[in-house]
Amino acid sequence: MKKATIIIPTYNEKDNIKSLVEGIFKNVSALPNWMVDVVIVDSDSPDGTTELVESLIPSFPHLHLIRTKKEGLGKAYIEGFKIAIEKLQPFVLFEMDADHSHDPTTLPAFLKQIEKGADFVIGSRYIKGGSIPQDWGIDRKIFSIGANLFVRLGFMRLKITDWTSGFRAIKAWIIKDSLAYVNTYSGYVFQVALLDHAISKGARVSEVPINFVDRKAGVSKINSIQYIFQTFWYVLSHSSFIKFIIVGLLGFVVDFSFAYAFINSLKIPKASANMLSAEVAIIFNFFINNFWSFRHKKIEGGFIAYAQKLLLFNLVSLGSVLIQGGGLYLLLTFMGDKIFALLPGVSLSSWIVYKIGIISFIIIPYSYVLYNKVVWKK
Ligand SMILES: Nc1nc2c(ncn2[C@@H]2O[C@H](COP(=O)(O)OP(=O)(O)OP(=O)(O)O)[C@@H](O)[C@H]2O)c(=O)[nH]1
Ligand SMILES: [Mg+2]
Repeated sequence: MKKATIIIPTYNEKDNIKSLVEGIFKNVSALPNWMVDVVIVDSDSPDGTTELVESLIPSFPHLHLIRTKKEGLGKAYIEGFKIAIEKLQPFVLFEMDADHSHDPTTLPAFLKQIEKGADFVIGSRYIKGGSIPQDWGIDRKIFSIGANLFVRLGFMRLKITDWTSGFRAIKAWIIKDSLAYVNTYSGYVFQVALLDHAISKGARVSEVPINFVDRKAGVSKINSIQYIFQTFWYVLSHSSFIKFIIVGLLGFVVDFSFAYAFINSLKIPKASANMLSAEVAIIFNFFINNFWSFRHKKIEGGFIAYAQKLLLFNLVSLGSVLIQGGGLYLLLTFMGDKIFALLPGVSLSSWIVYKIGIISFIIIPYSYVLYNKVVWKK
């Protein structure tokens, strides 16, 4: 028998918690391989949630209550994780909402994934078989889908479809490893931070479909504006992909500025000046990527290591140059050299359109993958 502990944060959930606790134990009591505890982390709810949970404990020997101050969802989870790990020593911990948005009949599916070797199982609303409520307004649908798409693209982790889901099963070693990190994220962004950190620790992530339903009783506690801002900022400040794009754009500016200065101030012939400025930009990008975009994989080993990696970085850049040249040659030959009319009065030469296409769809993925797998390989 392995132990699983379901952590449920509550704030004013007196109309939900009793039926939820009953539903959970009904679905997990007979599982052959698992012994399941439920830990309610209540933040001093004024509506009587605490007293209600206390009154349920005699009927459910595996139900526990932790009382905390009201400091947001993240802090409630962290408190719950710490105490549950210390007192119950579970193998896996669940995150689950109290408001019946998360269906307890799917709990066994999460545990199946854990048995198959997953370290972090996400209940996803966006994979086949999962869903968000049909009656959500279009604004809410767009926000939810858009936020997830933004995080997926920002982190270049397209396989994970639901970053913001609050229904998850996570092995205890990941939680222990993440507590210090997530401690600074108190609100709902804590969920994104925890998953991001788990991935950086090598967690095997898998997803199970969930049908998310709206709360029937009680009121929502989420502060959407704050949540959007925090999530946006978290991704911007933690995504090596976005930083890599920014460095690429800066490199472009460096290249042009140096070419201009070499030609006009130092009177270097144009072709040589551009070769020199391209190399300046490459060296600039190499160092900024090393100390910023890929800081977590910074090159170690002194001068020789840096020289070797800089050489590799130059080779990858040379690859980009050849891809651009070859791609443009093929496109111009087969698609023709023409003028594209984009909008009335706005037209572009075909080579510019082709170049933008090659950079967006080939050069960016090519460089990002090679930087990760070759230059800043862990
Ligand atoms: N302990 C504790 N629980 C909280 C706090 N804020 C929210 N919760 C709980 O976290 C869970 C999710 O909160 P909800 O208000 O349902 O937020 P949501 O599910 O993102 O939003 P809705 O879709 O509107 O329900 C619920 O079980 C809440 O009771 C808090 O500060 N402390
Ligand atoms: Mg809810």
